[in-house]
Amino acid sequence: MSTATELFRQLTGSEPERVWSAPGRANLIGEHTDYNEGFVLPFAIEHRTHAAVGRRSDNIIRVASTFDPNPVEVALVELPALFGGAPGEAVSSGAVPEWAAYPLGVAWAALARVDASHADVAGLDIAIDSEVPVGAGLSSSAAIEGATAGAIDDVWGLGLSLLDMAKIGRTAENHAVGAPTGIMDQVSSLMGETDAATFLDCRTLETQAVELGFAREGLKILVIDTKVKHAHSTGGYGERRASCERGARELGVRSLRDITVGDLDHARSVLDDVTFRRVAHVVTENQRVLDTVDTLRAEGPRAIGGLLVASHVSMRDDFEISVPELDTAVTAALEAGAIGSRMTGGGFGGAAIAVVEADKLADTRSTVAEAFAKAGFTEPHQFTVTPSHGLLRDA
Ligand code: GAF
Repeated sequence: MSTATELFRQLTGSEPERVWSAPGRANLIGEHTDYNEGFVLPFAIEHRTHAAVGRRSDNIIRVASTFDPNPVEVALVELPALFGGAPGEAVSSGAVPEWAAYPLGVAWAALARVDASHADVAGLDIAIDSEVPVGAGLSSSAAIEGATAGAIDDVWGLGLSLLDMAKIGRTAENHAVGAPTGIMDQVSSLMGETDAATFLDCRTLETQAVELGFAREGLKILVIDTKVKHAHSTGGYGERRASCERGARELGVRSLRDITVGDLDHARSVLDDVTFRRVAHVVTENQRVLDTVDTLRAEGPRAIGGLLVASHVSMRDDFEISVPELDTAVTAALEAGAIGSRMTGGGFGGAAIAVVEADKLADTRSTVAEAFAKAGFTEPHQFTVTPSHGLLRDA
């Protein structure tokens, strides 16, 4: 029995109708490319968020979670007034606690996409429990959105596709939470496959599963959570997105997807230095994603290390979203013999990943821990992740 089920029982005194779960994700490569209509290559991890749901006889939606002892309830008819703002605006700010804005935002966005008269829409009780570390850059937010979307789709009989659910999750995050994020995390969480990464073209929204072969090759993926907390609803993330949009406008293209590495000399001559470096990161990162997919297919995972490191350097020097703790994690992992390492996720904190030989895992962990201690940083949380399955019905 899951903790979400137990929480549901405490909340309602009855059994949930359904329990769904969705995972967090790590991004192998392709950072800040999603909202530029570019390419990404993330994979779902085994840490999951579970949502236990049941219909109510009224039109109230009540959410409870292990994050907060106090459940939050809102009438379904009040959801549009709570969340009806423009993307990136935290319309709900203060109206509900931030954790509750994720599941409530998903319910609102789901209702906005379907003709509710044809579906079995009613009030709901939702109990949420998450194993995904919060603030570690492993998209605990997409995991909540995915689990909630799967559960709501099921009990309301909405017939949504995984891509519909991903769009609903992104809408919830943009409007209800106020984080101007792209769609990578939701697609990765919902569509993940065992031992594979999801190669997503964020313009066409086409996906392909790309076999990673880490287990077959005796490789491990180490996550180094720096414990430096970040939030994409404030500060640097939105500012980077605005720089990319300015760069595209000044270059006269719809999005940075339309610029290739061969166009960068021209871009340098027309853009200011900072905007150019933001553009250069996105353009070169798109190429690195394509190269990583080709390399994985042709040569296997041991050959992708240089691309991962180049990605980190680009984020550190050109996109400027790394922090000293992330740089220390990457440098120490490489010193210990990692095949490749880079920060993962939106940046400004969170986690780095390192691809390491299984027999070098213990050494790598202690080299990283020592480097953090030497620098006077908080001890990082280090753990391995396995590319895992996306959305599942648990019960
Ligand atoms: C965060 C966002 F949610 C994603 O959409 C993506 O932009 C990522 O940062 C950076 O690649 O996880």
